[in-house]
Amino acid sequence: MQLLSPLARPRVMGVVNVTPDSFSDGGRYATSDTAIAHARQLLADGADLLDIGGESTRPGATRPLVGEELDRVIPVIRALADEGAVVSVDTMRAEVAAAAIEAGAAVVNDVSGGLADPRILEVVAAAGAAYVAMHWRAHSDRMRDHAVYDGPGGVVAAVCAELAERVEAMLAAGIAPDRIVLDPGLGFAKRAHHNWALLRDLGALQALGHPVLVGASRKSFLGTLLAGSDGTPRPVDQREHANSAVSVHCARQGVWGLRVHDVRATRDALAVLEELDRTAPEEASQ
Ligand code: PMM
Repeated sequence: MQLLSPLARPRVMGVVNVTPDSFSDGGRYATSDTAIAHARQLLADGADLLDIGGESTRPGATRPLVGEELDRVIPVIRALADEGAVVSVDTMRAEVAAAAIEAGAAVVNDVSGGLADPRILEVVAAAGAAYVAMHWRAHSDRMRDHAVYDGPGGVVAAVCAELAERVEAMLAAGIAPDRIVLDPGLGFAKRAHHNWALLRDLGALQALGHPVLVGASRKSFLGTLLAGSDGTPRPVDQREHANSAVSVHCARQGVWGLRVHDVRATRDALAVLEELDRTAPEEASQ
């Protein structure tokens, strides 16, 4: 699949949360019109694909009804797909995934990796869509209780083993191996040190044989890292420089994609790496 084939740099997935309550940009793009305008700006900033979501996964969040989720995402997906954008739907629900694919989505980004609604795997398989399976243990209202990784190999071994099991389920449902992307699920049933351990050892996840997507943008472990001397976490909208450093690290590890809110900052950071990787004309002629 073209979208999943290797590129010299990671694909940049721009986040469009059509939600009133997302932690990262809650409420700013809650109508179709504001979401579409924002998505167009992300494309102009250099997004390779757009991730449209209608359910906030903020810790402690309650779930929208299926009808609400459909009303939020489908008009936005249809408009952007009609304009030629590569669209991903961020959903855990089979019904929403099916409607999104019908509206033009090419990718289903399921933060539960098929655990929340196993029928989603058949929907993806039947459509031949790409599938992002994120590591997940429980819905947002309970995920804090599941942030325990005390087996051998700690969080990295557990995430790899649990995602490998999910890959088995995807293949059994008929999803082609070359349509599967894996994601360590930073912040989902993970404490800050778990996120850092996963970022340090992305190679372990890549060794499962699928492209890897990383979503660190604006997450609380960056806020904690950058906390003021009184311990107050750095506000959500002031974590971008740290996220750029994470993006550079991920690019150097060869990840397939970066799920980010500030596409421009990410593309700028990647442009520096691309330039550094280019053989300078004077070197080439020596
Ligand atoms: N994080 C969020 C939502 N969806 N999808 C994937 N694949 N990976 C992530 O890390 C991820 C996700 C939560 O962040 P947001 O509220 O900024 O969308």
